[in-house]
Amino acid sequence: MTTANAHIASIVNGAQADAGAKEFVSRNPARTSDVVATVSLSGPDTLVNAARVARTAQRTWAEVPAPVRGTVIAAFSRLMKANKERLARIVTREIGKPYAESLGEVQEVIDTADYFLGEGRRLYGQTVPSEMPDKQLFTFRVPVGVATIVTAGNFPVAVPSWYIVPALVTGNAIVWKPAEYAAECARAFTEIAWRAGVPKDVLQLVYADGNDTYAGLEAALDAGLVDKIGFTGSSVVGHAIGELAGRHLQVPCLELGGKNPQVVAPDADLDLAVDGALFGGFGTAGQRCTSLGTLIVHRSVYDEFVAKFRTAVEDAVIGDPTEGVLYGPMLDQKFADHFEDILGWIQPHHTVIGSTGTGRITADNPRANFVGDPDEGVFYHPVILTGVRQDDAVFTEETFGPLVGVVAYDDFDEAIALANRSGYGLSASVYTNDPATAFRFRSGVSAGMVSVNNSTSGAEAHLPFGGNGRSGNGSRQSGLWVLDQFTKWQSMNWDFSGTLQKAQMDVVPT
Ligand code: UN1
Repeated sequence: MTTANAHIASIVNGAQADAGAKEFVSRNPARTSDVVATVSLSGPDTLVNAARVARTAQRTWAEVPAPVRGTVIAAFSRLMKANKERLARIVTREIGKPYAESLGEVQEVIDTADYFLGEGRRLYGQTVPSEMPDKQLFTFRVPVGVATIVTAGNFPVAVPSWYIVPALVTGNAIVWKPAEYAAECARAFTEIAWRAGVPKDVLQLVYADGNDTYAGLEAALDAGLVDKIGFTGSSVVGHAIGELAGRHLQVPCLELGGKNPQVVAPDADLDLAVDGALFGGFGTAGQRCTSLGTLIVHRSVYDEFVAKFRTAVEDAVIGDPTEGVLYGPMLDQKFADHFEDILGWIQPHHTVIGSTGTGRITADNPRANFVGDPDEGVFYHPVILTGVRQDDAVFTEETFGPLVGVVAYDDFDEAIALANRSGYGLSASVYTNDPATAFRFRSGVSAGMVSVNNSTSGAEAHLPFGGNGRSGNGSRQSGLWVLDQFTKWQSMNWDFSGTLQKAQMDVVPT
C-alpha cells in the first residue's frame, strides 16, 4: 500500500501549476488520520490556461494518424494491466471502495482502452451516392477539439476513462478536473497515460473547487477555448453546466444522478432478486449513479422478499474496504453531513430496517447512525425503509447512500408507472422469468439502461451508458456511441463532371 502523503497540484503543460490559495486534504475515509494527499486547488485562470495550451496541442495531436493514436491507447492498456493492483490499492485507500470492486474498476479502464484501441483504425466515414452524375459525396469524423471533463469521485478512474480514452483516440485534447477527494487516483491515472505516450499538453489535470471550476469553464468558453464539456455528477450541477454550455451553443455530455428502480414480479426468483438488490442498493455504499433507489415488489411476494432482504442486509459485513466487505466507508468525510439529509427523508409512516434489526436511524443521537466513530471513518449502517409512498421525497430524490426504499404494487402497469415516477431515467431492473413481462418493462420504462434478472448497477463498458430526464440530456458514453460526443461529422462533395451541377435544380426527372 502507498503510504506517502503526496503534496500535489494541477499539472498544466507538463509543469506543476502555481499553488492556489486553497488546499484540500484528501484522507482515507476508512481511517481519516491517514492523509493520502494534500492538494493545492487552482483558481479559474489555471483552467483557462490549460484550455489555451490544449487548443494548440490538439492541432498537433489530431495530425497524428488515428491508428497511431490507437497504439498509444494500446500502450495505456498494457500499463494499466501492469499497474492494476497498485492503482486499485490507491482507489481503495483514497475513496474507500472495497478492494475487489477497485480491481473491477481498474478492469473497466482496461476494457475501455481495449475496446477503443482498434477504433483508431475504424474511424470510418461514408461514401454516399450523389443525386448528380460524375459527383461523389463523402462524410468524415473530425475531432471536436478541446474537451473539458469534470468527474465525480465514486468511480475515480473508470468513469474518467470513458471520456478520456475515446476523446484521445479521436484526436481531441483534454483538460480533466477530477473530484478533489479522488485527487491521488486522478494523478496516478494521468501519469500512466503520459507514460503510455499521451503528450502532457494533450491530457492536463486541474484541481479546483466547484465554484472555481464553473468560473474557469465560463471564462474558457467565452474565450472560445472549450468545444465540449463532459460532466459526471449531480443533476443540480448538471443543470448549471447544461445552461452554461447551451449559452455557448454547445451540447455537453451529461451523466447525472439516478433513482434507479428494481421491480420484483410475482414469478421472480426471490433469492436472485435479493442478491441483485443487495449489490445494487449497498454496493459502493449506494454511491453509484446506478445504485438501486427503490424496490417495487409485487404484493403477493412482498413479505417474503422483505424478510429475505432483511436477513441478507443484517448478515452483511460493513467495514475495512481492504477486506471482503459488502461496502466500506462513504467516499469522503464530507459525506458525514449527508446523514442529515437522510434523516430528513424518513417519515413516521416508514418502517426502518437496519443492520441491527431495529435500525439505527435516529435524530436523537446522530453518532449512533454510524458504524464506529465517524471521526475515524465514515461508515453508515445499511437501511431499508418499507412503507414508502410515491409522494415521499425518498421515493423521488437520489440518496447516494446505503438506503433502499420498498413499495408494493398490484398491477404491472402500476409497477412501470412507479419505476418512472422519479423523473430520473438512468438504470432500471426487473426480476421475472416471463419474457413478455421483461419486454413490457423494457418498452415501458424511461431508463437508458434496463436489466433483466440483474442488478441496476454493473453496466459493461461497451454498451451505451447514460440516462434520460433528470439523469442526463440523452447523451451516451461507452461503446461506439460515445464517438458522436467527441467527433463532429463533416461532409464533402466532389464534382468531377467539369460543369457546374446544381443540387435540387439540375437533377432528378419528375
Ligand atoms: C457511476 O456511478 O457514475 O454500471 C458509474 C455501473 C458502473 C459504472 C457506474 N459500471 O454501476
